[in-house]
Amino acid sequence: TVLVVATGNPGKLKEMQAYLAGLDWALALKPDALEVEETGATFAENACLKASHVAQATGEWAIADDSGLEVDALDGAPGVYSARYGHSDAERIERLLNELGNELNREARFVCVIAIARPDGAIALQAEGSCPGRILHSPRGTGGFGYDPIFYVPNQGLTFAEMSTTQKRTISHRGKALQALLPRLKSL
Ligand code: ITT
Repeated sequence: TVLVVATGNPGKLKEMQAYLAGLDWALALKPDALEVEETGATFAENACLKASHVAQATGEWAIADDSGLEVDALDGAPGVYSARYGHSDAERIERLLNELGNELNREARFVCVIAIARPDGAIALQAEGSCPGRILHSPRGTGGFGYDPIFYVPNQGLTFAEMSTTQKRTISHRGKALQALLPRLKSL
């Protein structure tokens, strides 16, 4: 069966493909199908919106990811607005570091909700994952995407951008959400 990966974000796509490879699903990319406004107030709402929309537009099963970074000292911002915080990764990182300034509380977490919709748009499955960490004062590392260079995971002693793809997958919000979803995906 075909499963359309409903994302326009190449960084996410790469991580999702690595996870879903080797399953009994034929992964398909239909970048044009993802023209839906993310009007939801939560990651779950937006993940379901995207999955349903792409499933209905293509008539195939669809999987979508809505994710973002919640910073405690910014009352959870940028949160669901993480993608809309700037026009490029560099701009988003700069804005976040400016807003945080010399704030001592650097606690943050990445959150991800993955939703899978049936061809008629009904949500079949959803799962959430999160990963706690701290916002550094300046970027470190060249891997990953988005806010990875400023997201430091204390018990690994590395930022997401300094980790190998396998290492990030094991502990990340997206990895955990997909891990929770995988056994249920097999039994659909
Ligand atoms: P799609 O909706 O097309 O999937 P998007 O980038 O617009 O792509 P979101 O609305 O879910 O997706 O925004 C998530 C943003 O949060 C993303 O653009 C990154 O800036 C950030 N983000 C999410 N997961 C991340 C990760 O693993 N590492 C770094 N930044 C991440």
